[in-house]
Amino acid sequence: MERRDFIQYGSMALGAALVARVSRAEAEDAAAAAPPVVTRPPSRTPVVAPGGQRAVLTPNGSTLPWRVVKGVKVGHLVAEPVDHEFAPGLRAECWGYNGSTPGPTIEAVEGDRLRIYVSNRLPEPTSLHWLGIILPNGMDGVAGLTQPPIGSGETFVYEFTVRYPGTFMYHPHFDEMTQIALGMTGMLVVHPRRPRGPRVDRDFSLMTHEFRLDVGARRPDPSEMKDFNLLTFNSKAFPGTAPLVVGRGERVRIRLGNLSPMDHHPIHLHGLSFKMTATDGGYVPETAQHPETTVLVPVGSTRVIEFVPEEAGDWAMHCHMTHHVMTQMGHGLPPMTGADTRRLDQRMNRVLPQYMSMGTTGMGNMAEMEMPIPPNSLPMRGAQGPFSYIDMGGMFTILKVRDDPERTDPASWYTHPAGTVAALADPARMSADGVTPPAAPATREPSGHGGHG
Ligand SMILES: [Cu+2]
Repeated sequence: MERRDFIQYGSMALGAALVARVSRAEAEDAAAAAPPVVTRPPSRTPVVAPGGQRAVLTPNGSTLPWRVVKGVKVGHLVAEPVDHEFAPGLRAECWGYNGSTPGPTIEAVEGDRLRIYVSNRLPEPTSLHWLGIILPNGMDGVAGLTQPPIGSGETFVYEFTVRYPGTFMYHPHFDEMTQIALGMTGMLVVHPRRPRGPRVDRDFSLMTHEFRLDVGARRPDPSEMKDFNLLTFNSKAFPGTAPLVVGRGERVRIRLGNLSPMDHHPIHLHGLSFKMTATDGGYVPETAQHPETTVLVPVGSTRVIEFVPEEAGDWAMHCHMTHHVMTQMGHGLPPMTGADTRRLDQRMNRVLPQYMSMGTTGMGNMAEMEMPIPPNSLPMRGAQGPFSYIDMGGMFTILKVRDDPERTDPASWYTHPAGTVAALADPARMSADGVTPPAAPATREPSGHGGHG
């Protein structure tokens, strides 16, 4: 959904009156005692399915429009090259659908009859597979096995009824290695005809992905097997990822999908715990749901999580693999931490007066050094935050939990109540608490001793 849609729905929501918010504990108590006295906060998303189920928001993305013809929902996907921006300063030619990677989120309701035209504007054949959807075999989209490939310039039509609700995906099943690596993925959400479980106030779709995009290259490299250097949510690397703005006490659903070529992603959320309520295979029975703060999203699957945030703030949401919150410049560097490079630096300075070895005290400060970087590339990681530089990039976004989400500028930072931010310790207070600071970090021995002693 586009920002302008947010604004439109936001202005509708501002007309709503008093908003009561509850903590998670209160919400659970309220759920146990009937009837719950909970005034639902307004939402800026429209109701699209029975029982007040709200539209799915695709940060940095869009939703496929339908035309209803004699009771059938008719949609059109165009497979085509896309001039894609991963983050400000980094563009590449990817492949996607309808001008974007991932393609638009397809949103339907259980029992809907869908007719989806797929036009091929790629230089090679393609096909479209509906991951997780149970449908007639000939609609499954596996080129060679269940249909001929869609030739370049051709349009095929798929038609099926979505019999079961859930969070599914779509992707090509012809030359998958190339086409998926270049960005051809999308989410397919089927809302239940009768809602199950508590109604959610916000419903997000995030597709994880990974690319190999060498500095100076115009296209991602589909032959890469393990060394991916661009990790993304909805094909955006932080700081290109749009934050998820939600209200404190709201029930939030995030639908995570993974069509990365090779890697599973453990997606971690700060400041709350959640439960996994569904996968691409169906609902997780309530008795089998357990609390988590990290959910592993394996390649070729979806994981749906739900939570009620009780603490306002700017909460990090990211893949917990440390190399998945890095970008192009952070890989393949020599290990320098702890190295004594003074003699090397002296020698190098004779030919390069500006030369300075980097990373000898760790790599935390390298991102913000504003080193000159090649055109069309990202710095090693991160972006400026409210306190200092955030030294994570890649598969990283921010969950912004607010008391007034409808009036929150998504670009704004959380205002912390006085006395709630970690800061330099006061020596008098430390002494009163009986805490003695340790000696300063040991300095390196003078160069010339050699070896590791
Ligand atoms: Cu990851």
